[in-house]
Amino acid sequence: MAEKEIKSVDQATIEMLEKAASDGVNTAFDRAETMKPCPIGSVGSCCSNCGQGPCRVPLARGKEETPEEKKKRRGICGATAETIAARNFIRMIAGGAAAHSDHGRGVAELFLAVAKGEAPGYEIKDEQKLLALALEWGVEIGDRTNNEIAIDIGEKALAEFGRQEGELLFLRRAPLKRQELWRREGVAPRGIDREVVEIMHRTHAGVDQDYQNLLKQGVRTSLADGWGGSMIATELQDILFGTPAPVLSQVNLGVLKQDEVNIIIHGHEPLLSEMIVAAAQDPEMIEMAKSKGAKGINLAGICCTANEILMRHGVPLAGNFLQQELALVTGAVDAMVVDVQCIMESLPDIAQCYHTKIITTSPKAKIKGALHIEFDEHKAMEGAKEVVRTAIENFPKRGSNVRIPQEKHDLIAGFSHETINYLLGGLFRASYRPLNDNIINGRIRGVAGVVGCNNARVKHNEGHIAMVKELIKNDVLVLQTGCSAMASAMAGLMVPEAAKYAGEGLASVCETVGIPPVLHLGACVDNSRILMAATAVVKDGGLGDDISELPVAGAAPEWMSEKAISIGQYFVASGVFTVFGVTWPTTGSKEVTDFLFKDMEEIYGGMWAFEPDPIKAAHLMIDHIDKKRKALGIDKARERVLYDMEMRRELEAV
Ligand code: XCC
Ligand code: SF4
Repeated sequence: MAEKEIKSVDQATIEMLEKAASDGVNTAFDRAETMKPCPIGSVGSCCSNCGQGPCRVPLARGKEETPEEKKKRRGICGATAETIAARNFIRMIAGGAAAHSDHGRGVAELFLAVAKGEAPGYEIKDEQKLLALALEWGVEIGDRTNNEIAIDIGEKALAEFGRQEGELLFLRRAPLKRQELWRREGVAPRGIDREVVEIMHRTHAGVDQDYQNLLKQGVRTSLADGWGGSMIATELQDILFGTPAPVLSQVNLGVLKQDEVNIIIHGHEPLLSEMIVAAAQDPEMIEMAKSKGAKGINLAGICCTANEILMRHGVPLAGNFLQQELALVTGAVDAMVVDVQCIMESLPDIAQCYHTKIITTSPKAKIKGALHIEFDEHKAMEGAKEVVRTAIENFPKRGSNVRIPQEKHDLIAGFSHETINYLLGGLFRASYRPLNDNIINGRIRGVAGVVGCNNARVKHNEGHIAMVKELIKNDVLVLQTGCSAMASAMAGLMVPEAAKYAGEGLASVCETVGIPPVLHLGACVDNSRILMAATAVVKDGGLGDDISELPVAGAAPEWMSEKAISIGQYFVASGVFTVFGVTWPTTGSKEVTDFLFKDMEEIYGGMWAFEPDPIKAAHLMIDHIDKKRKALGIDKARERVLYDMEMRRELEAV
């Protein structure tokens, strides 16, 4: 028999995969082996948008096609491979933008309920940010109470989803040049819901059949995500739950505890999990846990809910997307509470092999076999306590088939855009000036956003860690969110000591400021923080007057979600070079792929790329960063810095 393939770079994951095998549990890792991706669908050449299909229009492999043959390669309705690939691509954007934005809407609704005093247990935590947003949106402050101001803000935020004309309010945050470009190109989004609906309309059989025009609507919708739904989610969550500040915590399955009630919170929206954090600290709950023989209540997170409560409360991370099933395999999880997005339907089945209770909480996301305790914002604390109680009552049922891996690593999280501003600006004035100066003088070569998921088609976490290490080694400061951030944290890249992996220039800045070379900015909706940081850098001056001029790049080396495509597209449309790994969903059409990879640069100053090798992808990013440095005329400064360091080393060696 061939040697078994190693499926993760993470020891805890490997150990739990072995346990899963011996427990007879089937995981995503196994399923990825038995089910290979459809070769036609995976390149965007399969259309199932009507009942005459699915129509498959793949290019015959290894064959030059005559124009006559190409003309015949169509769906029943006449749709070409270009139209089909573009339609499929922007439907992914619609799915992703809808997910982020519906999350944003949920936050806005809770925000409004809190302001009106209809959601007991919640309160506005960040007054400063509330007032700043009031100023930005022209909401009267005067001597009104926070709640009065918040009602106006909540209503304005909610109106963004159903807006029919004009432009989203947050577009005005972007550099002026970028706003003008969006208007000129006709891609400034009107309302969030409207853009998503328009994709669904235009991709219906027989509507928009011009791939460039389809992709344009994809751009507009993605901007409604990044500068709309996601940004609303981040901003209102910060005002409600507090803007993150640096916090020390831990990551990986080793954060589960043998002698405590383990509750895992999994999904994306922090609305309920914020309350569960509070409920788990309630003395009455802790007493109850003790009465059942536990030493206490241990909360941990999976996926982006984890990132949310890590950023604001320091709750440890149990793992990223591909570890959700493995958390159950430890046998030590008393309850796993899920809300929306990235939740595997296999969880209740796996839970049956152990004692774990899977609890769904959103009316939008039920799973057969799970216990449903619906979240009601008007009685959030009651719901949260019910969840915690269910977990506690389940603790005595934990069997003997328990194994918690040793692996866990420290990390520092909590780098909101405001925190970065403050840390870099030092004591007297929050500002991005020192960051800009260090980019200009070349100690920091550039900044990269490395984000996105795990994907069972590639070795778990390998791409993230390899790419991030390569970037920091080359003096690129790395900003992260989502499952990608967790991967780096597991590899020990999110502590100040990780400066040892960084190039000398970046390491010297990290040591001076006291930050890790890899910064955790939060959940996937918090990619909006990266947009804000990039804009702040532009506004601070000295690095051009648009995001597209900055020495920056983005990547999602292990993407799988439609949300990742939406995120990538709004980064590209904001002027950022963005490279994805694993697979590329439009390769079935050369025209569509070329348009995304090349023509978009001419229009938006940012473009897509596909490179499954994370080291090569890192170098595409570094090359792009160097190209931008050269255009800004700051490439020489960097050579000088490196030369100085070389001399210093030589002197030290003497
Ligand atoms: Fe989901 Fe957000 Fe992807 Fe992780 S990174 S697999 S989307 S949890 Ni967003
Ligand atoms: Fe086929 Fe056209 Fe129907 Fe798609 S919309 S399934 S290409 S007939």
